[in-house]
Amino acid sequence: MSEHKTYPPAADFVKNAHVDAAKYEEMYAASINDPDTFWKEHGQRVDWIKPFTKIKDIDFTLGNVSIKWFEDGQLNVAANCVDRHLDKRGDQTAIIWEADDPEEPSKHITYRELSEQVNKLSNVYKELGVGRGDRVVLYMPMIPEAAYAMLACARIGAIHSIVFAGFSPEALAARVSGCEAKLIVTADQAPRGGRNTALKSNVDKALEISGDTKVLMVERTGADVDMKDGRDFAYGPLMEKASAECEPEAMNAEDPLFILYTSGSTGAPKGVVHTTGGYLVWAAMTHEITFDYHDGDVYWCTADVGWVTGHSYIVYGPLANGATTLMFEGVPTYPDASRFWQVCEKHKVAQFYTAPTAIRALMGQGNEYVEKCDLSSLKLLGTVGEPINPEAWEWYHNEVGKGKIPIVDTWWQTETGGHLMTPLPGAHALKPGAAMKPFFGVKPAVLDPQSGEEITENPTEGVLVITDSWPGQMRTVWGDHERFEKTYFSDYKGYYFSGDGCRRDADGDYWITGRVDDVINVSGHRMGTAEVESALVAHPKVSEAAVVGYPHNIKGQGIYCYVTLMSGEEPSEELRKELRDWVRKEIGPIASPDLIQWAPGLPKTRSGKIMRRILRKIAENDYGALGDTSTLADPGVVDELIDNRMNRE
Ligand code: 6R9
Repeated sequence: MSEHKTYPPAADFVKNAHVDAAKYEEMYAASINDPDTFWKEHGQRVDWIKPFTKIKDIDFTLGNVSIKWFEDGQLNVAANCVDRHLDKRGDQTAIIWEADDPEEPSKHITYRELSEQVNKLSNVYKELGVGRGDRVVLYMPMIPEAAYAMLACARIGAIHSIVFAGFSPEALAARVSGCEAKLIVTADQAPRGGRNTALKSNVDKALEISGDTKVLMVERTGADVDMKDGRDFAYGPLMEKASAECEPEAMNAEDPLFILYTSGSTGAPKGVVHTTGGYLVWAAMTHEITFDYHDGDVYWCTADVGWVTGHSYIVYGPLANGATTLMFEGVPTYPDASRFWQVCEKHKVAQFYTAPTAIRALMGQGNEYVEKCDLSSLKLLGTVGEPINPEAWEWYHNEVGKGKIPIVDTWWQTETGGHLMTPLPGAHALKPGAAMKPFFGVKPAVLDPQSGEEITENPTEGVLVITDSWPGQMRTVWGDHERFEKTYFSDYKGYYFSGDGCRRDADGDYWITGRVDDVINVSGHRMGTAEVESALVAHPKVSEAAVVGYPHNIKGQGIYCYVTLMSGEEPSEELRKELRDWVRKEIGPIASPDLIQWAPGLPKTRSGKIMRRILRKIAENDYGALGDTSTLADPGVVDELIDNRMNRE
């Protein structure tokens, strides 16, 4: 099909690529036709303390969901990401760190130095009473210590749960108590975009809510902070006297490696659980093949370690592969809109991986910021987090990539551990905006949302499900396996339901169209509308709230709130601001409402269910498509909402 312009891979790229078109076909077929043989081989990408003999044991049946990979093998993730590289690349840089302030010197941490730090920190953890199976919450700036903190957990078999440093004390408290953490690792402050966030004092506030967990604090800025005797410990002094030798624990393949909370369509965020063996195989393999990583390349993923992208593609995947991974503390627009490109030039970045929202924001600043930098080291670009619009894709391709290098548009989720669909840069002709092809071992299917029947012909459109497991799949929701089954395996029986809609074009290539549930995607950050709603109704002046997404030029989606006030309360601009601040305080700045519309009534069915479909259409200014409103208890509220809708940007 040539409804879209396509971009075939350049011949010189194909020549050196790990996977070309023929190899993709051959490997994909092998991965689907004989998964046991395929994964027996690729399971060897990591080193095992005790080799596995079992490959996969999967049940997607509701009530019985169970996912196991390499089940009888034992390994240690930190040994795989650090120790095994020491012989060959002890003096190679593992992590390049670039500070928020461009004047602050960058750091180059070799694998040997990484090993020393991780071993020491493992011993510090032990001294603080943390052991195998215990949970450790990390609430960290983007500093090398964040990677040490993750790897030290993995080394001693503790389970980390990273909370994005932009989350509020309230959100942090919920996650600390949700996993009954034994320790919180944080920093005094997190510099970002020239401003310092007071992480330690946020931790103090969180602990007022949720108890007396021990705190280990990295001295990032040296700011004055309160330290509570017996509870709070400074990182520097403990590291100084810690031994640099700590044997890695032999972990079972299915022991949890980390928990990461993510938003769903209902209720509080879920603790997504990833385990040790399958996750690491998946992160390592996708990192090498999707980004066509070769020895000596400097690779940069701009995500934060607070999100899954930072877990798999700043830390675990690259380090398992012995790569040089760049970690950036700052933001794309500080001190100005050329920062990303200056960092690429300064460190000779080969692979650059970012989010569409950043691309759109930088595109809006003008081309001069890109053009003044030497980007000749770049070999590949990547995107993740949300659908990329063709205009932003073209700009990224032409301005940043000078029209010469591939873009991998990687579709995946916190739940999937790593890439599930993406073009492979040496194999596929790119289509701007398409996630293209399944990665090895991934069997996607498109279902009719109503009947749940699988649609096999092309072109088609429907909901995206996966029909069999892959090694990086999440295993459960922390403490709530029933919620895991209900969320992912109950709507469409026998499949993993992604929550996304997609198109498959006449060539059989996939295009992700976005969430089909009540999850919105704001600047590539996932948010459950239910979370914002419950924050709003917790305000004493709010009686009811409904939250939907609407198209936003930079953020992809903005947060549109319909708010019904308690009787006697008067709408005002001050109250709008108060509610906005309230939500920021309850969840964090990323959940800040963009538009708040006062709604004397919300459209409801006779059984009292809010008709979000209608609210979504009003927020999108798409009144022609309101659909059937006859089942509403009071159809009049719709006209009133349309008349008073907020102007979108
Ligand atoms: C890795 C990550 C997952 C949701 C996912 C989808 C959206 C991610 C995408 C994409 C279109 C892409 N998404 N990558 N949509 N094209 N290349 O982002 O995980 O934060 O859990 O979000 O993001 O809607 O369901 P997570």
